[in-house]
Amino acid sequence: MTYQTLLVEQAGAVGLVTLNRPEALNAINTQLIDELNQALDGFERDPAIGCVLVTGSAKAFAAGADVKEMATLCFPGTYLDDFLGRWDRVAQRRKPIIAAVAGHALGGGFELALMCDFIIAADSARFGLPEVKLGVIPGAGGVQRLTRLVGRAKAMDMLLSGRSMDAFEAERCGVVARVVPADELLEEAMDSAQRIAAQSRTAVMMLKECVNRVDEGSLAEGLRFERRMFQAVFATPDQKEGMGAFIDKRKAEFGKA
Ligand code: CO8
Repeated sequence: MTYQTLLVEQAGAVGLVTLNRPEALNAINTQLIDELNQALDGFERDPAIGCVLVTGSAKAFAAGADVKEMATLCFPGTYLDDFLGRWDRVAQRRKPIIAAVAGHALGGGFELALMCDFIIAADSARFGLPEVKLGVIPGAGGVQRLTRLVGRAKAMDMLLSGRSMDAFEAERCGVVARVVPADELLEEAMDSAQRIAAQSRTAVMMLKECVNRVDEGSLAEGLRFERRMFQAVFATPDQKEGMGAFIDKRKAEFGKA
């Protein structure tokens, strides 16, 4: 299997996926999410794999969903195609997935990291959901997952302003499991993945299922609702203005309605 947007390797019992669209700071387009799902399908089926590690570059884990791909979307299309529906498959995996994050983890990139079981962050990492600045909202579970992790006050602070947090703030508020020096990120995350892969597969997968049970139920409803709202935002002029302004490299002028 060859991939255009990923590097996929196996290191012992660990499957390693490196997001690889350097020209767009690993912005996640349809091809990348489809390829990621294919790679994860392969690791899920492979009995030799006990844990998966997802990482990006030193500059960016992923700077969001691909704004250039989304800029012209409209509400009926996003709804009919269930746009973002395929993203949630990352969170449905049964084998553990660690996100090793350096640099920007913004928008859909942060949402992807939040779908993993835990995040190990480089001291260079920055996390944020800046969608409001583009005239849209997160749609791949970021609102639900961030709010559950950090609580309402900090989630509102971040979501309504679109501000980012650094790795240390992210560790203090429970977004990341730990922070390591940037040049040790991959080694530390790989060490952690190898340790997990060396445990009982059954026990590890049962543990993952049990921890996930804590949030299930109303989370599913929340995710569905969030996705519908995200699709609906493509009916607004502000989405066209926000994304168009990003691409034109100018400041967005949002309407007051
Ligand atoms: N989409 C498309 N292209 C991008 C993206 C993106 N999200 N982010 C960066 N790029 C591109 C830039 O356009 C630029 O391309 P070009 O050289 O052709 O102009 C290239 O990557 C390098 O970027 P910059 O020159 O901007 O690099 P800087 O180091 O100056 O800045 C930043 C880095 C601060 C990360 C800046 O690129 C930025 O602000 N990016 C956008 C961040 C953002 O708004 N992310 C949220 C996107 S919306 C979203 O994720 C919606 C999620 C919905 C649910 C998920 C489903 C997909």
